[in-house]
Amino acid sequence: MISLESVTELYNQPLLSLVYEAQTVHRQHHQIDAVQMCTLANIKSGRCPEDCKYCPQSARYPTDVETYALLSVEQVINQAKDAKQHGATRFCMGAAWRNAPEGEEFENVLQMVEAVAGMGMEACVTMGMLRPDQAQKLAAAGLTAYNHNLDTSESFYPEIITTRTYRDRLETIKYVAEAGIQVCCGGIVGMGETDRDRIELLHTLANLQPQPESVPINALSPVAGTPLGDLEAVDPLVLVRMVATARVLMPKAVVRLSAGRDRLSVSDQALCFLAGANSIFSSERLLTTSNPSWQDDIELFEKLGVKPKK
Ligand code: SAM
Ligand code: DTB
Ligand code: SF4
Repeated sequence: MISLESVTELYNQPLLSLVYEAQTVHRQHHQIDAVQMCTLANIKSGRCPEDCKYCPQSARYPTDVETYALLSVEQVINQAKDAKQHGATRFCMGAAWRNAPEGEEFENVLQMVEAVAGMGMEACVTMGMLRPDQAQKLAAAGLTAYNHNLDTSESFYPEIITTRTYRDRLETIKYVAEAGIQVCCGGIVGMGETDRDRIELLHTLANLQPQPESVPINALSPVAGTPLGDLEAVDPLVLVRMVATARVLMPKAVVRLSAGRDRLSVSDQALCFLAGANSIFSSERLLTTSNPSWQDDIELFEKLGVKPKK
């Protein structure tokens, strides 16, 4: 068990020492100068019954996101082919559901997973809460990882989401791990949380058993119409500190510099890589918000001497 005190100490140390420590750990466990490119597909958009205050896809907020039902298997395969051709090695399918569906829709998601895995890409899905039998079916279809974020600390969680609990989140994560699927679990900074909340989130993540194989660190992308739509951008150094602390606490995990990259400079992103981030989401669009283009990322990698991870 990693203590809250040790996480607090780690997180609060002078930034340059923290980054140095993180880079040292990073070099012991990972290929250096290689960053994995993942591509997101929004396979079912909007009209979600949950009330996550950051999310443009919640039906409760007047946002102008495009809404549609589950895409066809063929549409998703075409998006995956395009991502692969651009150099992505992981394809993440997100659906705006409170929990995984039943029947035909679930069968279609299984087919999408099989197809993506069959193309030699890592397949990841995020579609809300799962039951154990659903997790087992996803595992059998060849799913690499399931994304289910804790987002923030347990104490700040009810300020952000009231339609489900931290416990609910932890349950699904447990079912995913028990089914033998890798857990992708991280959070968001810039929602008005304190350093204490960030430390508590990292503490919870690092004490998950097993530790998550994948940890996305998102900066809030404020979207007009959502309750957090007017928040100011978080200081990029908060992201650096989060990434570095995650890297030291979870040495083997892939730490993903996720939402919010379009507001980061090349130097900000370089610091995040130095702090141990080794994956990004590439393609013009995340789920509903904008992201640097493929060309922007080619230029970023060239400037930093980073190679897309094969
Ligand atoms: N409905 C599923 C769920 O909530 O688990 C899957 C999709 S949901 C959009 C996936 C994750 O995206 C959320 O857990 C949250 O961490 C992140 N996210 C959503 N909106 C965001 C925003 N505006 N800025 C940053 N991250 C966001
Ligand atoms: C994660 O942690 N970040 C990605 C992925 N998991 C699903 C999603 C970011 C979404 C950003 C807001 C949007 O584009 O709608
Ligand atoms: Fe729904 Fe997921 Fe958005 Fe929450 S984050 S409103 S569960 S799509």
